[in-house]
Amino acid sequence: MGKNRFETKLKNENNTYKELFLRNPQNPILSAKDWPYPVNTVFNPAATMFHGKVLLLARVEDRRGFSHFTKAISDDGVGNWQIDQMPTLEPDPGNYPEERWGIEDPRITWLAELGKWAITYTAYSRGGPLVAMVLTNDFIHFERFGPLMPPEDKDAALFPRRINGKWALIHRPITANYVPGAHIWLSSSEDFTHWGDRQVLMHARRGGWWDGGKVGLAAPPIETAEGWILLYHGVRQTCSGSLYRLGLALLDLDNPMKVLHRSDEWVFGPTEWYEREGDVDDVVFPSGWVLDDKTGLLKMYYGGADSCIALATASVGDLLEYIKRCPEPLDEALY
Ligand code: BMA
Repeated sequence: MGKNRFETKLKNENNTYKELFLRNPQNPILSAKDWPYPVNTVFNPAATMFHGKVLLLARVEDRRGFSHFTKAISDDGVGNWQIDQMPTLEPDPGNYPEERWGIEDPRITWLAELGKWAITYTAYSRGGPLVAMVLTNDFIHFERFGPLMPPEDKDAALFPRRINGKWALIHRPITANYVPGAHIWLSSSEDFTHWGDRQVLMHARRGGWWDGGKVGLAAPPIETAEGWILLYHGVRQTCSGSLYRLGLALLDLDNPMKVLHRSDEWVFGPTEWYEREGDVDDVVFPSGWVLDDKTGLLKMYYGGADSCIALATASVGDLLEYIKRCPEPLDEALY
């Protein structure tokens, strides 16, 4: 508390300010030209470790405008991607009508208790986008749960373990016609079917803030001894469109409804050509990251301008140190 915004920043050994995330020089690491079949774009991937390798589940948009998911696996998480020759998980509107206009923006959480990965994603229904889920233990076969949340709702991920006996889901409903703003919510369930305990976890700020108007979960929360690291995107509406950047928050380990710290400033935003120009300009949109427990290094995978996949790395220790220097969140009315 009481620190000004320059004091929150980390410094390098030579006393210059440190960037928390470093872009990979090979960026963009994946795009439509790498795909084994014709597609419009490849972006916003989920990520997990799978048999010691990095597995990305990319959102792939076809030339109708509908999205599906295709997996790509790499030893080092940077190059030599083995990409499925055909879509890995396609919308199934015959059985799941909410997937009529595609499935988008997956997030993966490993659920050790079940020995399965949960993939939460946006199903694009005629009534608007909603949150749906599948479980898998091999990324070949998928057990569909259908919708978890009604429209309009997106940007969802499960926590990796039950908290106080229940599964907890971060998601982002929108209430269009009332107080404007799209806020991050938390709900819980014992069976993935019946959801309750719904509460707003973090509000979008207002006015001139970089995240004034809209916030949503980016990659799934990461558990540390000091709390859950929450990476989120914030949207600013400008004359030339929406500007997507990233912020950090720290949630209490035993009660993730409690936001301990929230960054005032954004920590990553579109600056490179593949982030600034594409189907949707000025967007960085991570939906997955993997942590190497031995080195403490995080690989964050993100969509650039809704057109490609890029990689940036960060030290989890740096993220924690930075976020702990950030203020406790203000009362919403003060934003
Ligand atoms: C959001 C989502 C993302 C997309 C972003 C920017 O609403 O639909 O898939 O990357 O907009 O277009």
